[in-house]
Amino acid sequence: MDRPTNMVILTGAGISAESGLRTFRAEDGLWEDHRVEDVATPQAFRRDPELVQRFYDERRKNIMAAEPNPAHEALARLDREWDGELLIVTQNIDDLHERAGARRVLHMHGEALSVWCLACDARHRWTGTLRDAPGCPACGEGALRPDIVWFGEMPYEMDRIFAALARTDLFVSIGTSGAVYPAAGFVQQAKSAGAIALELNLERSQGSAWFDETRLGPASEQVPAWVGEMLR
Ligand code: BJW
Repeated sequence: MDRPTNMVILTGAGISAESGLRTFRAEDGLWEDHRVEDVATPQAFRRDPELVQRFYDERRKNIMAAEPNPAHEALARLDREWDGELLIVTQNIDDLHERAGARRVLHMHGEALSVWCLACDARHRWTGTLRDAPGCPACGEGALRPDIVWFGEMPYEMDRIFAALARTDLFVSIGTSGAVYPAAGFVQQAKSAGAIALELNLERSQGSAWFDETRLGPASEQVPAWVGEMLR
């Protein structure tokens, strides 16, 4: 292929696995201990807010204790050195891309270290717990929820993502199973706009057939190797 100008990179839980954060659908995955419908839907939050708050309190704590790995660091280097358009769309709620130094990052499924007040609609950075129903720093109401996109809710900044997909020459998917929409459909959107698609994963994803090339192996090896090729 000609050298691409614009890139969209989609990341999933697999890129943070080697930082010690569990993925969702592996045998020892996050939902082994919880049924997804018990924790990752607005209905679950209405039914049992304490269970959901505890689940995300634990996730927030684990994320703060984790460190970026060579895959996050390689994408941060790409972000610094790539002159063309680049957008890292992450499904992850951790902040490891940012802590590695990446700036062009969009969190389509929200962020663990952000809370959203259902009473006044404000969002705040949050590193503590929510199970004790603390008051909102803006309005004082005890109506804070994790700032996370659950099943049935609209992922963030879809217009910006679709616009980037329509312009991209290269779409790269890293460490995501392709089980959750709309992210699972991005490869088709990028391909129909004329992009080349590359998948980096430990195993083939559900949408693997859509990709022009698949490279299998741990993200900590595959991502730095690919970034090295792009910046050569
Ligand atoms: C490694 C590795 C290593 C491991 N190195 N790799 C029927 C058909 C189609 C769609 C639907 C349907 N019924 C309902 C829907 C819609 C629904 C959906 O997709 N459901 C599916 C179950 C079918 N989607 C929604 O509801 C979304 N909203 C929506 O659609 O709104 C309407 C809309 C319409 C049109 C346009 C736009 C919007 C919202 C989805 C919200 C997802 N939220 C979650 C939880 C919240 C965040 C959190 O708690 O963290 O987000 S679900 C969960 O899955 C989480 C993840 O971001 C997401 C994706 O998971 P991911 O990252 O792929 O992880 P895994 O575990 O699945 O895979 C890990 C991968 O890593 C594997 O491939 C491994 O091989 C690999 N790996 N170690 C490299 N070392």
